[in-house]
Amino acid sequence: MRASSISTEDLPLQDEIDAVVTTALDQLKDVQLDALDDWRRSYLGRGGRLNALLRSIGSLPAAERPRAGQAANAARKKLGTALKQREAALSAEGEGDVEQIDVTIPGYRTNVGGLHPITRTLRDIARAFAPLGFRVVDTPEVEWDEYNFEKLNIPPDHPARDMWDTFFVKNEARPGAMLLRTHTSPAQIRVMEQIRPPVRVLAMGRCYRYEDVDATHESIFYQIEGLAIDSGITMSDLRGVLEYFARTMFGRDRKIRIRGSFFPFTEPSCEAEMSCHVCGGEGCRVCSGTGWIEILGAGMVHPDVLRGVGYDPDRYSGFAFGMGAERIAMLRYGIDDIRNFYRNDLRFLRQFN
Ligand code: FA5
Repeated sequence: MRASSISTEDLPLQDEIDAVVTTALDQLKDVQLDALDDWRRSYLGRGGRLNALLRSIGSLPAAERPRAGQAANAARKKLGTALKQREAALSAEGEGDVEQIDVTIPGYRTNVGGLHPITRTLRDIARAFAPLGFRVVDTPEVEWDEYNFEKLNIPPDHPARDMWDTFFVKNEARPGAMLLRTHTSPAQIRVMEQIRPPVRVLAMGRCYRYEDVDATHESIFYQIEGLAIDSGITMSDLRGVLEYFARTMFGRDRKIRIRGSFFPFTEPSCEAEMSCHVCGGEGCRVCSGTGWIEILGAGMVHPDVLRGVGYDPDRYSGFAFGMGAERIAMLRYGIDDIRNFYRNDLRFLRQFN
């Protein structure tokens, strides 16, 4: 029996109306939100299939027209209701989608930068010296010959210039006088020219040398210069400070040795070496077979240098040291080739963050 309350006995068009309704409802099951309007137009719209049937009612005998009209309208109502239900069901599903967030899906990874191992090392060195009263100062990387050499007791033609050959900067006014500093020692002069004792400073930054690059030598590298001037400072203060530093940075187990050396601007002069981290002192490529790696040069500031900046060497004395930041980092992190620091290989650099 048909759902319609209209008697369908022998009703013309009824089969066509039923066929349209059946097809329409069948299709509607699969229609998605964005296609609902097309469906509505093709069955219920002005040029839709039900309207086409309604139009043909006019050709029926007059007595049959009302029943046929009612049947068509009932079909329209049925399809209209089905359309609303489908629409409601699809919207509810859509809302459901919005709430269905899978919180277990891994998020996008944000690239966060990190500190370069040499920056880390410089900061740690500054931190190690801070309790002893050393403050960090900044001095020029592009220097005059007089600060890099002459005021440090290295006159023109002094043989020490050979090991500190560097890159010169063109300067029309003073040809050959401007250069990229070969060490941070010019900072000693710059600081002493500015302040009176007591002095306790650390100057850190890039240095440049015409260098035969190998596992422990770069042509651009960082140094940390320490300078302490006061009345009554002796070589044993220097030794104490260096041992304190070595213990703070490397722990009690690492061995340090201090040997006599020569620098034109210190007297006496020395070098500090640390036991090699790669071979443990046996001798290898990194330590050139000696078992030791040189980390710094140091000494008592030469009386002529003190006099040059207007300090009275009978009243004041002090020590200075200059260490290589990369060498310290190599010893700390167990790195066997200095060139790794500046290859910009992220696989290497990411290990430190
Ligand atoms: C000097 O540069 C002196 N100015 C140090 C100094 C300061 C002595 C104050 C006395 C008083 P030297 O050339 O030895 O010295 O270098 C000092 C340290 O810098 C070395 O021990 C080493 O750790 C580092 N260094 C030197 N050359 C290089 C290089 N090419 N690559 C990387 N590190 C280097």
